[in-house]
Amino acid sequence: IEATTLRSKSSILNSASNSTFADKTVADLAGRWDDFKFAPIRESQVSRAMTRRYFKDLDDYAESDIVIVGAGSCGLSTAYMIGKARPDLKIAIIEASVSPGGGAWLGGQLFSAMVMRKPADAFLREIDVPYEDEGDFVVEDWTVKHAALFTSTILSHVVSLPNVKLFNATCVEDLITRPHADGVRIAGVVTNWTLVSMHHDDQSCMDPNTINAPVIISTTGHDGPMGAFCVKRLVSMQRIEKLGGMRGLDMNVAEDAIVKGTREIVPGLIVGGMELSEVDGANRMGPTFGAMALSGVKAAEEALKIIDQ
Ligand code: AHZ
Repeated sequence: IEATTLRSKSSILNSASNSTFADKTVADLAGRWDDFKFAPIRESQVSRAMTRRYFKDLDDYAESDIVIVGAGSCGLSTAYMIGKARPDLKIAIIEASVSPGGGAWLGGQLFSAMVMRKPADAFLREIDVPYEDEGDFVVEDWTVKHAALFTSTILSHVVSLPNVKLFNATCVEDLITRPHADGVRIAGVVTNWTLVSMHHDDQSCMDPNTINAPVIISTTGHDGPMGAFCVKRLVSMQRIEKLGGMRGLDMNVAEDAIVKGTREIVPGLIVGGMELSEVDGANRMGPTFGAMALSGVKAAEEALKIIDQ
């Protein structure tokens, strides 16, 4: 219904809309390039088409049910699980980079295949990503042909959900807090366009925007130029004493620890994925992504417990 409505709206807007432009198939276009022409447009229509939707989304999602910070493999898995299970919840994903996906566009180093250890193969079946069974390996690996296949598939599921909005090129700069019996609870995020965030040292008066939500899920990855944002902020606001510091690589120990440890760290703030390693002093796992997917499944479960209590 929506697609039909969109099509008929564009037909009304387009004064020249008739059989010349309407509802062609690609096969109709092929081989007819001599008299080819796009439907006419006024530049302002393009501007309005983008800005109207974006500002409506900013307005709608200023009060969200859940904010997910970081759209890497863990954040996207979390968004998929909640967004699909609970169409009644409004979920905003804030991603600092222009391109969502975090470190999951390659399997590790500059190699394309992505490894997920059992039982995370269940997640691949859930989102319908084909994989190759490595069978007799000592550790049973399930290999996705290209990490981009996992990331593009989950991304397309997530951005298609009607109750999820991805704000990319947008950085979480701070946390909104409220007094709470345990100190403070987290009640939202402070955002800015990432290019603005990057220029706070040489430009003044670029005040941020805000999103209120009862549950924030932080999946900003391990410490680095961008990562571990929310947990580092918890330390600087003296809400947790110090970071545990991510430990060295141990695939066997690391993946279990990240999935099991995914939880509400302070009231209102759940931490998942590799950001958690900075809180708990957990090992890293390097290029195996099963823990990111299943940490997302657990983060979703923890979030719904808070929402439904
Ligand atoms: O751009 C970041 C990335 O896309 C985003 N991000 C970071 N800080 C942000 C902020 N506001 C908004 N302040 C922010 N977005 O968070 C995303 C994190 O994705 P990631 O892929 O780095 O983290 P992940 O925990 O989803 O996956 C970790 C993948 C790793 S790292 C690792 C190892 O080092 O051993 N092994 C695996 C599987």
